[in-house]
Amino acid sequence: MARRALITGITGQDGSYLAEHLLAQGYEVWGLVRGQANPRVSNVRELLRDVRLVRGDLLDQGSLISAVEKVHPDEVYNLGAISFVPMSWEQAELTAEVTGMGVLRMLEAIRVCSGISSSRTADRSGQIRFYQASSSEMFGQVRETPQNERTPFHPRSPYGVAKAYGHFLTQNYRESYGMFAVSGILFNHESPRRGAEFVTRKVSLGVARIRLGLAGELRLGNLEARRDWGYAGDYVRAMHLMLQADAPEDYVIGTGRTHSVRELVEAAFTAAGLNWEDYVVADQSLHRPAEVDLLCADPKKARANLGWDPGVSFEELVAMMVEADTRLLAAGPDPAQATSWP
Ligand code: NAP
Ligand code: G4F
Repeated sequence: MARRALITGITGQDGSYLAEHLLAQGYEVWGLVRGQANPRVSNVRELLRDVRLVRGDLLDQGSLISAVEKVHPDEVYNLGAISFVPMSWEQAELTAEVTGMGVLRMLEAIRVCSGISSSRTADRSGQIRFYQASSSEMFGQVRETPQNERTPFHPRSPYGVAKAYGHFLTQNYRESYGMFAVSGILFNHESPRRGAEFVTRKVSLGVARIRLGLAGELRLGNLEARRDWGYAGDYVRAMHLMLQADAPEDYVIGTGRTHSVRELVEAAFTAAGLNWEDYVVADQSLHRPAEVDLLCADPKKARANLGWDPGVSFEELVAMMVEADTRLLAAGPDPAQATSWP
């Protein structure tokens, strides 16, 4: 019988790539969708035809218990979150509820549906395996570079704090109940399906608009921040590998290379044959109340234990996104309405 996976955050970037990856591995894939008329659900129906949908919300404990009871998953991937860092200052309480407490509700749904009592069980056979989408934002003001699984956390946003809660809770359920519950500490990963609010996609859409004569400038915030950017399609493979391991352990996933936003911008404009300095406008209002200046992964443990390596380089990723957005906007949709789905 096919293994069953339940994915929260199926309408997001990672949910789509993970669903495709698991379907290709022969899984029966279920996606949790929320809301009465969520417009992104029709995208999933159209683009991920083989994914089955179940209603539920990370804010609603009962709905998660019902979803787990209905699907009977072998694996649960908790990707649902408020994931845009600036929004977490504007809606800090909601971020805590969805991105932080949502992890507790999902773990409780699994615990209750699996009949796990308060006593620790050593036998993990037949258990539902749980993946939590932790984030390099937890490292925040970094204590060392590169960052590995033992680097202390110092989150710099309500989002980073909520992720740290979910991370420690996942570890706690593993230690308290013997659950197969793990976190992937993923560094920034991008693709043509990335939300338009994140900097890589904002840049690739901006370059495409300028290239096609649809815009004359691109306004950006802090150009000096550095990130370890990889390709989302590579990172979902790591999520799956973590749940196939013999023992439940947390892993850092990233490329081990870091680039500034300025370098990203330069690479994207160069890919389109343009000079970035002619178009980019620095906008102080786009700076954050507290910035994460530098992120760079040390993915040695994932390479050694999981055999995971990123396939797509930074330069290939940037060129891929610029080309995809140029095609998308040239094909006709109103650029202002361009969504994160190609
Ligand atoms: P994304 O595109 O922003 O997707 C977020 C997903 O969360 C959406 O499907 C959204 O669904 C769902 N969601 C929001 N509120 C919800 C709620 N109350 N109940 C259930 N689902 C809810 O994020 P992503 O880039 O795919 O990232 C996936 C996960 O990895 C997130 O947890 C993110 O924080 C984490 N992460 C991402 C990165 C990265 O670089 N991409 C790095 C580290 C960690 P709706 O359509 O219903 O809004
Ligand atoms: O693309 P970003 O918005 O991503 P950020 O804040 O690093 O968060 C992403 O990665 C995390 C993993 O480290 C995830 F957990 C999280 O869910 C999300 O996926 O911003 C990247 C950098 C920041 O330093 C920001 O200040 O780009 C800088 N930046 C400069 N100008 C900008 C802009 N960011 C955005 N979004 N828009 C700008 O105009």
